[in-house]
Amino acid sequence: MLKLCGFAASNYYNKVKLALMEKDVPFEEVLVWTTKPTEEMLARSPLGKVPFLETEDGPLAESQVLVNYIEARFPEVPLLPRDVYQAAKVQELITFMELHLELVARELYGAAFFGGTISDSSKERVRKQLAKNVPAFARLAKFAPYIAGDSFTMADCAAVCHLPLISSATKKILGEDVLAGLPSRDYLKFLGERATVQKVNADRKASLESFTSALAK
Ligand SMILES: N[C@@H](CCC(=O)N[C@@H](CS)C(=O)NCC(=O)O)C(=O)O
Repeated sequence: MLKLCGFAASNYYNKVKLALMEKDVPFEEVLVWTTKPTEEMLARSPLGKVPFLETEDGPLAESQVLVNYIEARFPEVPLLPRDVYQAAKVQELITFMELHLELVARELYGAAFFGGTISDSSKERVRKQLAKNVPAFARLAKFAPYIAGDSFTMADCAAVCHLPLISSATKKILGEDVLAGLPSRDYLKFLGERATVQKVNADRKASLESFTSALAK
C-alpha cells in the first residue's frame, strides 16, 4: 500500500492526501516531521521536505511528482481532463499557484503563523512580487465553479490547500489579503462542501497544535 509521509498541517502534504482521497486510492499516513531530518529521511526526500511517498518501487519526493504518479497509476477517477492541451492548462495553473504565489507568500509564514519575524525589506519584496503575480494567476484561474473550469481537477487539490494560507499570511503581515479581488472565498466555501476537503481540514487543524510544539523543540 502507498505510504504518504509527512504531517497534516502541511499544505503540500494535504494536496496529495486530497488527491488520493478524491481518487479513492487506499493509502497509509506516516507521521514524519521535518525539524531534524535524519539520513534515512534524506535518502527518501533529499531536501528533508514533506510530503514524500513510499511506493512498492521506492520513494518519491515533490508533491506534484507524487500527484502525477498517482494520476498515472490510478486513472479510474481522473483528476486531469482527457484532452492533452486542457490537461497541460491544469498543470500550468498548479505551477502558477505554487511557484508564483505560494512560494513567494511562504516567506511570510514564519512571521504570520509561528511567531517569527520578517524585515520590512523582505515584506516589500514579497508585496511587489505578489502585486505582479496575483494578476497573472487571475488570468488563468477560472472559478467556474472549479479553479480550472467546469470539473474538479488536481488544480483544486492544490488551490484548496494553498489559497487560504496565502490569503491569511498576506492579510496578517502585509495588511491586505492579496486574493481579495478574486472569488476565492466563495470558491473555498463551495469546495468545503466536499467530504474529502472537510476531512483534510479537520486533520490539518488537529495537526497544527502538534506541529507548533514540534517546531519549538
Ligand atoms: N516543492 C515541495 C514543497 C514542500 C514543502 O515546502 N514542504 C514543507 C512543509 S509544507 C516542508 O517540508 N518544509 C520543511 C523544510 O523545508 O525543511 C513540494 O511540492 O513537495
